[in-house]
Amino acid sequence: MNKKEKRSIDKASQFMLERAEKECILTAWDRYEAMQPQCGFGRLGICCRICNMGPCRIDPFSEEEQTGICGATADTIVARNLGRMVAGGAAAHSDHGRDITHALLLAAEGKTDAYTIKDEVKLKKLAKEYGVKVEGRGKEEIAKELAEKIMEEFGRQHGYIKMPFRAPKKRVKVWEELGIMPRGIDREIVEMMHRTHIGVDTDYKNILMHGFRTALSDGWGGSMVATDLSDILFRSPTPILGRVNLGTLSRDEVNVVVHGHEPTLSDVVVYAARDPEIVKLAKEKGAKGINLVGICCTANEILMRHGIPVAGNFLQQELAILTGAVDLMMVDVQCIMPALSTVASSFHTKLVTTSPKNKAPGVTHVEFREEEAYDIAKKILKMAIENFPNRNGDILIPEHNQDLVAGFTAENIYNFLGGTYRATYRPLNDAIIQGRLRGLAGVVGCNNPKITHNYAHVEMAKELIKNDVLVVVTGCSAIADAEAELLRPEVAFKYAGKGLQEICEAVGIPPVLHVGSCVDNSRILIALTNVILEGGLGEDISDLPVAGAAPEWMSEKAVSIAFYFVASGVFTVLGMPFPILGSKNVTNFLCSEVENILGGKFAFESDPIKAAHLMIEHIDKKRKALKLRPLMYQ
Ligand code: BF8
Ligand code: SF4
Repeated sequence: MNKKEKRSIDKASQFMLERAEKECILTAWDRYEAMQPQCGFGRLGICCRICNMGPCRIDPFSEEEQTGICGATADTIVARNLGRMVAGGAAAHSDHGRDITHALLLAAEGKTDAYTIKDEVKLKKLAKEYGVKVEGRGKEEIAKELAEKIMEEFGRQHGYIKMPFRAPKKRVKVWEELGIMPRGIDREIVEMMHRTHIGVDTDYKNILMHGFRTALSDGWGGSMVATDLSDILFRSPTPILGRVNLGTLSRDEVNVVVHGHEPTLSDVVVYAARDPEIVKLAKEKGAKGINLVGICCTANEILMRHGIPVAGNFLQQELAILTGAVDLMMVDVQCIMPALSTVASSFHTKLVTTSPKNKAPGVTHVEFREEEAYDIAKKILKMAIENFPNRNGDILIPEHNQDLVAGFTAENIYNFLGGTYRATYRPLNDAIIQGRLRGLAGVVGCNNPKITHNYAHVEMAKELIKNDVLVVVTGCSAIADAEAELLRPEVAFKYAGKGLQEICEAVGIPPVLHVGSCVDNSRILIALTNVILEGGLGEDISDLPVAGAAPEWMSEKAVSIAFYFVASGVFTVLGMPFPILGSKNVTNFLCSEVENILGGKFAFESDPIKAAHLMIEHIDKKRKALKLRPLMYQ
């Protein structure tokens, strides 16, 4: 295996890595190598910088119990550091949810032309859930009151937020009895920061249980708000064809890349890119038109709703610029490498930041305001067109681009699996009960140069479908699988077990279902709840033959996601450990003891095949407990 094969399994990425090497342009992989050896204290989670008596570190090999200057033990330090990671991730997702709520409010008040209410059915359903009167009112009036009510969820001071009550009754009871029902979305994050301040919570279990509550305020709060309100504003996805990989960049069109997370930016750019004025301008500059593509989760948002091509996932952001064909890359928030400006400086690529929360030294900033969204989107597109004639040097675009089907949601799975006459999860539940399908798995999360790019996502998904496990994917995992052609219905015949094959053939779906961006992991929570409500597979999510994984995780958001899945009762495998191995107690609590409390727990396994088998074993254990029939074909 040569160097580039060790770095990525994806041919398009290998092609670009070759260019990077030839032209001495550094990428995340080079910076990762230069960083070796990485700090052992940091890796084990036993370095504390929380107050200025420190920094303190615990010697992992010491015979006696060491503490920080304040007396904090390794258990406390490790739990505090992890708790703050959960808070960071929950904050990112939830602040995204808040921005979408703000956009809904502006749309309802008629303060922006760029957004209108596109899914009235979902709006009314959510309004009823929030006690907003629907009858005899216009959609804007309903949306205004609903947006205000959801805004209150962020700062709620009394009672609990509403969305967690969607979970199965038994699960809600577990949360209530443990005292981890989320109260306010912002409140849990603030409380985590408070508890982990010098001299507050010392009990690692108490800190970690609050970690679960904080994560629940993300999965069943901020992220769920982001998903639901995005569906209302930008329309609910339906199965859609798309294309993926760096080969979606075009030689003769103006290439505009949107990168980041919030569809408030990317969705409006989709419309602006089709504006006749913009297309005409592009042609005047000698281009055939505008080629809009996405990177990371904002790409997933516009793929799911418009079929816009995805140029790549997290580790491909620098590689896209390395083609020399990106005329402009606009970014909003999250997962945007600060290194982009350095890579862009070797090419003609214009980098534009758009969020007041994310500026970069020396990078053009065009502030995005929802009230003027369309005009700002056009302004940025014009900058891209102006930059098209400045292409210099060789344009090197890899050929690779694959077809895919995306656009699955917790709601439309009803129609797909249940036929159009009666929307129901019955066929899905029956397939599991009768043993045609072994169970379900969610494979999600990032890329990380510690693991060969895309390798763990793809191998894990293949192993799961081979064993008749239907796989749902989001975020960078979905993009990885798409690049390996796993999101095409035909691959069921190549890779899936016989039972799963039969289902895919009958309903025409791929064995790996793309359900959206990282905030859309909330769709998985709802789908699991729907399976419980349909009946025959237990009373709680923790009864279900399901498992989750984040095989190449890197971000704090992934930590929060993993925490809310475990808190919801799902066994979750991570491809690399949390930075907690410096505390045996914390590791044992999260990877073992917590199962008795929450019904879910964590496991760490870097080999994706072994990890898939940990998931399969768990699924089989749950099948046995439910006394389900033996599998039909395995
Ligand atoms: O929110 S999977 S690298 S892009 S954090 Fe980031 Fe991870 Fe990708 Fe989307 Ni999610
Ligand atoms: Fe050290 Fe305690 Fe301060 Fe952390 S909080 S830096 S362990 S003194």
